[in-house]
Amino acid sequence: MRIEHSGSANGDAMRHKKATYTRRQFLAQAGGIMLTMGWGMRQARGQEKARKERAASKRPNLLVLVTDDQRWDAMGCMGNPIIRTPHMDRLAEEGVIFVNNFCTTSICMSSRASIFTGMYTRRHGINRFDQPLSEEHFVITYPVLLRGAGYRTGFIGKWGLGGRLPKKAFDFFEGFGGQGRYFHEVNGKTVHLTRILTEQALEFLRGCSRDQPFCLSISFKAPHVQDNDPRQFLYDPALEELYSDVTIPTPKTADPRYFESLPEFLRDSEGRRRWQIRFSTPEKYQESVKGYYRLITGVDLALGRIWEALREMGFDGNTVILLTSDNGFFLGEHGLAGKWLMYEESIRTPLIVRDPRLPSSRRGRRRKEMTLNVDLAPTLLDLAGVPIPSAMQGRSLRPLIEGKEVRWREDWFYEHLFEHPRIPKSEGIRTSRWKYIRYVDYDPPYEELYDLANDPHEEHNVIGESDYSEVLSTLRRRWREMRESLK
Ligand SMILES: [Ca+2]
Repeated sequence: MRIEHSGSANGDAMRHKKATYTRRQFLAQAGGIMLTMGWGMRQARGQEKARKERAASKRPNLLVLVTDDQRWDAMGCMGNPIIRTPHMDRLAEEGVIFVNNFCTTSICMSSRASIFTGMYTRRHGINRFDQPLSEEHFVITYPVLLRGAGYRTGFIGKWGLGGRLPKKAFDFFEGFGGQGRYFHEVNGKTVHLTRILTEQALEFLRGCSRDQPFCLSISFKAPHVQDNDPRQFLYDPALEELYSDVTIPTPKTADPRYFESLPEFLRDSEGRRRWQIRFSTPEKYQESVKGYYRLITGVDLALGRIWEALREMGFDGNTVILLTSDNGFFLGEHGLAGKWLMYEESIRTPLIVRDPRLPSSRRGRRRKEMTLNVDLAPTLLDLAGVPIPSAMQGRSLRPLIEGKEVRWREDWFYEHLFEHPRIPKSEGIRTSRWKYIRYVDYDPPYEELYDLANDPHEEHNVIGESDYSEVLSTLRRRWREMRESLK
């Protein structure tokens, strides 16, 4: 069913609120009984206000920053010696960085639907750009649930899903449909989109108070390319000089022999077409990667400005900041560009969570557990003390953020179900050591197997080697099980 975002989504959010927040109703009823027992109206109101304030002060504000196509290593704190991301680095120093974070599907709309709903694509069903979430799924997105729980909610930037923009489902909505544009005329000046989103974030924060927790989701367009523009990486001209005096090394698997070893359907794929535009000469490679880095530094500056505003407004001590991206990005590895495929560059993404309430001993940690885009919605709800719907398939990261040792997932399912004539569909299983890739549209299916512990750049497909037959049969069985169980 296509959702009527304006009225009905809101109505359902209200119904959900009614169903979930029975404790609040109980307290309201208890207040009524107290009145009949002779308590003064003013006294009861005062107590209710104090209770609300206590409850509000315990619930953190949530600031959710989602970049577009930022790979995991495009940050200083992940060991990149060239890119400048001082605020992201500081976020990691003062928070927790998840160094093995992944998207379960490497394309904007499907991954964003997973971020909102905590569900895999085979459950939320979003694999087209023009497709909105069903109403059933929309009402359990984290912003709708948080609003139902009393949060003031805001959305800024690329909405990323099809259908009408859900303006009325948020208290503050400055989202845009489609891919957006990087440059806009504002008061006679050309302004970069990242700066505009920053100003909108400050506007949202100015409307917040300490009496009501907030959840602000900012969905940057950067560092996504401007599709169909030959310049591709349209950064803020103020950052033009950045990286101008460095030469960015080419990745190991950019050597043509890696591309030549790919099957024909990958050599002819969309990723190769875009590689021609971005990386096919040393000059294009330098210009493209520097443009990509400049776009990310632009987001880093936005983070710095918004963080400064949180401090100025007194929200910093009770605001959890979460930074992630919807999917990764090839910078010429395997002779490819874009994302979509299950190779590491495409599926591995940044994730940093800074919770200012953590004791200093718990900060600056690097968690190695495999975490996923579907974990974010459950995490945000858990931080806010809101029940996690059973339909969500991810898991709250709260114990990991708090430094606890818990049993964690040992493998996970990847899927790319987007229909495109030049992008093959794929599924697979990723464990901490192994990766099994299966291109599902081919008969027989084309399969790849990598031993990541000994082959982190995925240079040697060992699928046909007898030494690995036991591992392969285990991974095939997990793939078969999970493609059914995750529906
Ligand atoms: Ca994306």
